Amino acid sequence: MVTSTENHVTSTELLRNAEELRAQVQLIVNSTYVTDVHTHIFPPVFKDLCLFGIDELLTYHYLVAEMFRTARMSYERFWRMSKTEQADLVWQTLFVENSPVSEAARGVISVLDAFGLDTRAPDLKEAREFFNSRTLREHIEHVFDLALVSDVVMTNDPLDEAEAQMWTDGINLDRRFRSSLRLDRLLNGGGDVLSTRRFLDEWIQRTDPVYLAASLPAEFQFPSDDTRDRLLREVVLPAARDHGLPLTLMIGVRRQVNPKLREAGDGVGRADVKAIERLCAEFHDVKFLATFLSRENQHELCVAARKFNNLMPFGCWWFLNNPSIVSEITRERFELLGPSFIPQHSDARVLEQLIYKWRHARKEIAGALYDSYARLLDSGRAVTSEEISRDVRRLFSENFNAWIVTLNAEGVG
Ligand code: FIX
Ligand code: ZN
Repeated sequence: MVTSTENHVTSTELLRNAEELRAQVQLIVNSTYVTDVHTHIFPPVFKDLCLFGIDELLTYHYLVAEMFRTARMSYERFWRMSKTEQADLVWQTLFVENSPVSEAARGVISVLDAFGLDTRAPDLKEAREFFNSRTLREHIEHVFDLALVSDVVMTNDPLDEAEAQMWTDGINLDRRFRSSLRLDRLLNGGGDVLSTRRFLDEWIQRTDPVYLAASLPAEFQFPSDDTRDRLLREVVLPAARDHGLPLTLMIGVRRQVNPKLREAGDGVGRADVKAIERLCAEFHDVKFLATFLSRENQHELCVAARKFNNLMPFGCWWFLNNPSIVSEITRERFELLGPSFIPQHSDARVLEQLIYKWRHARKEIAGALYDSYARLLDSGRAVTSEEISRDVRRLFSENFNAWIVTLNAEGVG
């Protein structure tokens, strides 16, 4: 195994040796900071919305759903428990009595390991002492450094009363936490066009978002003759165009398939990618970021992105954020789109999830990128580590940052 220290590779040297190439790809992917384009995490200024620590990690809705598959317990009894009791039960069920091999469970192990904590602990005593022993500010610093995350985009809901009150009271935002405006409730609210547009303009002014966003159900169609279509056409898309903001669409969720699971109760459905094609065609001067929840939609999304250069596929969302599927999706994106996509977002809800979601993602992205370069070498063209760095910077931040700049005169950003 060649390492860059033993056999130092210059940045402009052509990498013709497979092991040298693999080592450079891993070194660069694992040392390039990333902009996390979609998360649910908040800085401490948002008080209770800022989730961190082992009890929040273990009561993540992904793990709650998995716990119910093994622990024989009623939903009602679990929801009556305290968060500490819930976390103890999840730890005992998924980590002590069983091997934590699911992606969400392995994620907690990666986080504990990153902090040098016992990943085979019989209980949560050590972990709780550790997470309670640090100031939140230093902890955030440490987490962002461990995850190599430069900045994250939050999910800000102007119709969430608690969050809205904090914004109207005045927020001094940590520059690493960028805002986005989440419009699910607005689109489903069926308000009238004029007052909804006024509301949206007011919140764009107040929060300075990097994009407008909405999740849409698997059955989403465009065009359609429903209220959501009218609000999209007459409020959201004109506002996106007027403010020069991209519209981020996350399509294919089936909300509350099992309401007894609460936040863990959502499911997946195959959507119609033609809807996003029609949006890109009709609103050619608006930039779209899009991710689909169904694995079956991924290849179609790549083909749609080849047809519309105002469409940026991003991430392996939610039920797709598993190594076997991240690997498949990233490879087909390289084959169809080259480096012109955003490979991942974390969707982190708890601060320390940034560590595992990005460690696990980098491994698959590095593997797919190495295979792409190895295939290129096999076809007769080597790359340099300078070029690998350029490509990884584009994937990890520059594609996004170029996307969110205001459109120029001819409608291209
Ligand atoms: O709509 C979304 O932003 C989804 O990501 C969430 O609703 C979901 O609960 C989640 O966090 C998935 O990772
Ligand atoms: Zn999300």
